[in-house]
This record gives sequence, structure tokens and C-alpha cells, in this order.
Amino acid sequence: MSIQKVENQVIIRNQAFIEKAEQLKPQLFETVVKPVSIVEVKEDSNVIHGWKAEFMAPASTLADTEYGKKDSFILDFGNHQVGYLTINIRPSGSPPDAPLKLKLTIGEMPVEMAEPFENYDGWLSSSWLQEEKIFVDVLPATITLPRRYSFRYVKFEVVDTSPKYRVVFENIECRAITSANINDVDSVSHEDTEIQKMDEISIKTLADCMQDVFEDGPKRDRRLWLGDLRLQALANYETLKNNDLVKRCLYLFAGVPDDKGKVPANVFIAPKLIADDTYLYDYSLFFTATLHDYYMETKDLATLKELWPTAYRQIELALERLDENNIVKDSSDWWSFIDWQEGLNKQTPSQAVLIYTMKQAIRLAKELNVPEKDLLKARLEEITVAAKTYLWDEKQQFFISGADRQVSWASQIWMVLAGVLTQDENKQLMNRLLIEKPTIGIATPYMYHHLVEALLVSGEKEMAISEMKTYWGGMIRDGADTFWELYDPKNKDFSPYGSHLINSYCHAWSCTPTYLIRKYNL
Ligand code: RAM
Repeated sequence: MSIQKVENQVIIRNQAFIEKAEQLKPQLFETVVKPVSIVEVKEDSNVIHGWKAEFMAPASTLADTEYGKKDSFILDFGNHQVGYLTINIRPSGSPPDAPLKLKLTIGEMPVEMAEPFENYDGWLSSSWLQEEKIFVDVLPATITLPRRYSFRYVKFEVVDTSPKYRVVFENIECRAITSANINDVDSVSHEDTEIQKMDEISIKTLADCMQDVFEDGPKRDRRLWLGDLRLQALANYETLKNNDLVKRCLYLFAGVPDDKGKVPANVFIAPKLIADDTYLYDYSLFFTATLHDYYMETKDLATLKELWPTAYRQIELALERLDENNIVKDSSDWWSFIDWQEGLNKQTPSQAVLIYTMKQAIRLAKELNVPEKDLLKARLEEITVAAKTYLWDEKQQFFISGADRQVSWASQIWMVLAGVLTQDENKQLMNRLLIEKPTIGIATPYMYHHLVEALLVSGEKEMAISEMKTYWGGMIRDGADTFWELYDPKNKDFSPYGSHLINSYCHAWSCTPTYLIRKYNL
């Protein structure tokens, strides 16, 4: 996998939109969180990644413990945190005659405490792995780490003091940050405790990803991706209802289209708003989807009017990729995301995403009563017919994708969500999918979300619940405090990046069980 750089990317900055986004910058709420215990991370082949954290002592015992050269301990904050760490250190023994050299390793999962980061050889930058080397010249000292961390565990390694003194760590705390106001969530008490737990962990996941923008993951990539935003916004409407944050994110994307009007797959917001040079077919279309969902939730007509041209433009550009048969052209580069599934052909699921978002665009065009609606309707009809003519394999009773006529889960799921078939046919297709289990499966909670929603729209509620319990329930059984970016119950070490160390263990696109539970009354 390689991410391609777009040559000659020209960005047309819309200053009015950028300013509007700036005005919608959220307030950040702070909570001071103290560590709960000191743990030991032990090898255990029955546990995910082979490492488990075991209680050793309450964190309060730290104040009575002196640490010298090569001593170490691991703190457990009891739950996932996003924020800033402060540590008080005092010397014990002779006056400190040399600086203290301290190494900190900060992680969301026990494995990050156990496997040395030096061994990491994945294709994403190792700089995402959270660690610090600190030299303290004057003791006692209060150290406030400058970086924001996403973690539950912190490993302290005293690299050196001197033979004449040792150190005591006191008042370690995390100033946890989020723009989510947890008090805004209506609590639901579900009689099924597993569903209740999934709901709670989803909300925690969403809240920890809610910062200045809806981040995809507070550990990595710490930025605003359109595919993640769409799902976060849906979960947000059912829970935290910070609708202005969704609006801000829409304006951020609309603020930096390229010279053709295309919005990027993700943006950076510091040192200023910057469009990344990654463009994905499905993600650009999700601008339209996110605006649709935002409008349906808020009825904010002024925003719809202002952002409609950007939304419509994404459809126009997507239509330009159709061939003479009205089928989305395939290519071997990273042109559309859909999922991290190895070997997945993106053509048919992308065609389905186009149909899905065109339907939403038509709804918006009707609200606005703009002439584009007639053209959209006419094109939708042609594209839907094309999908059934060229992408449906009558013999196999599955949608196929690409030159090799690949049968994947993603193609069936997205075509169901696109509503290309009747409700009854959808139901049959989803049942066939779960029985025949084509080998090109699902790699992320992002795609699992779509599987569950496809089951729900096909009227297969029980099957949807069962899939959620296997998947997100599986993460809970494997120790999730917040839901993960990646999870394959059959291969728990899975990472599309070459190492599970770099995976994010609090990830936006995994926060949707709360949406599914609340929206569909599960
Ligand atoms: C990864 C991240 C992000 C996602 C992109 C496509 O880098 O997990 O959330 O949207 O992939």
C-alpha cells in the first residue's frame, strides 16, 4: 500500500467558509484524572496481542516508593484518556548531583507497554508511537508534558539518577480534554447488558475523538477524515448532539476544495487549515452524505443553502468517472477507500456509494427546490439500471466487481444500502452473503458498521444484533475501553499498516454501535 501524492494540487481557499468554521470552534472541557493502580504487563497467549495488565498495587503507594537507575513501573489510569500529563518528582538521598534521565512510554493497550517500539517496522511513521525521553536538571520538579496523549497506561523507566540519589513520583495526573459534554447524553438502560455496554463504550469512544474537530483517532491520525466524520456525526445526533461541531467540520472541508471543486479526504487544522493531498472517490461523496444527514437532523436551511454547491459538485465530479455504460471506472491506485480489506476491488461498492449519495442529494435538491434535482433523478435511474445490468451476476446471485468479477462482502453490503434491489431481494442477498461468506471479507469496524446497517435495512434485526455482539462484543471481551480502529476476531494481530502497535485503539469509525442501537431501537 502506498499513499500517492497528487501532483500540482491547487487549493481554492474559501475564506468566508474558513472563518465560519473558526467561529464554530468548540469549547474544550477538562477533567483531572489520577492513575488508579500500578500494574505489571505479563505474557499470556490467551489474551489479545499476547499481553495482559495485572494489578500490583494501588497508585497511592507511589508516594512511598523510591526509584533509582533501571527501575521501572507501569501506571494504569483505569480507563482510556486523552489529555496532558503532569508529574511531580522529588529527590531522595544526597542532593542530586546529576540530571535525572527518564523514559516514558505511553499507550492505549498493554502491548504498547510490552513490545519495544524500536522493533516497529510498519509503513506508517513510527513517530505515532507515544514516548518521551526527559532530562531533569533541577529537582524537585513539576514536569508537564507538552504533547497531548491518548492512553490508559504509562510506563516509567528511570534510565539514570546517580549512585547518590533516587526519586519519588508524586501527584501524577492527566488533564483530560474533550469537546463533548457527556451530560448532554440521555442515558438509556437496556435490559441486555452487553448492548448497554456497547452503547456506553461507543459514547466514550466518540467523546474521546471529539476535540477541536471530530478526530479519527486521538492517538493516530489525530485529524478530520470525511469517512469517519460521517459516522461520528450520525452517532453524535443520537447522543452528544454537538451539531455545531459537525457544521464546523463541513465548513472546514468546504473551505479547501481543489481547483475543480473536489473536497479532500481529510484536512489538517494546524498550523492553519490545510487540505491533505489525498482524494478518495467515496470520501468526497460523503461530504454530500454528511450535509444530508446534518440537514435532516437540524433543518438548518441556511447552511444547506450555503454548502449545497459544494455538495452537488462532489456528485458532478463523481459522475465524470463513469464509463460509457454508466459504471464507475476502476483503477489500481488508491482511488476509493471502502475498507482496508486486502485485495478488495473498489468498483462496485463505489458505484453503490454514488447511488446512495445521489439519493441523498436528490432529497436535498427537493428541499431547496433547485433544478439540479431533475438531472440527478434522470442520471440516478441510468446508473442504477447500469449497476443491475453490468454488476449483478444472475448465476451467482451476487454483485461482482472489477475485471476479475470479484464477489466481496463490501459490494453486496453497499448495494443493499444503496437500495438498488427490493427489500425482499435485499433480505435474500444478505442471507446469502452470511451463508456463503465470500473470501473477500471485512477488515474494519467501519465496514462492519455498514454490514450491520445493511442487515437492519433489510429487516434482519436479530442477525444485526448477533453480528454486533460478535464484533464489538468481541472487542469488549478482549478488553476494549474504547472501540478500536481495527479488529479481526479471527486474526487479532491484524493491522493494514504492518504492526498492531501503530493501530489506534480509540477510533471514530468504531463508535457507531450507539447509533445503531438508538436509531434502530435494538
Ligand atoms: C486510516 C484511518 C482513518 C481512515 C483512513 C482512510 O488512516 O484509520 O480513520 O479514514 O484510514
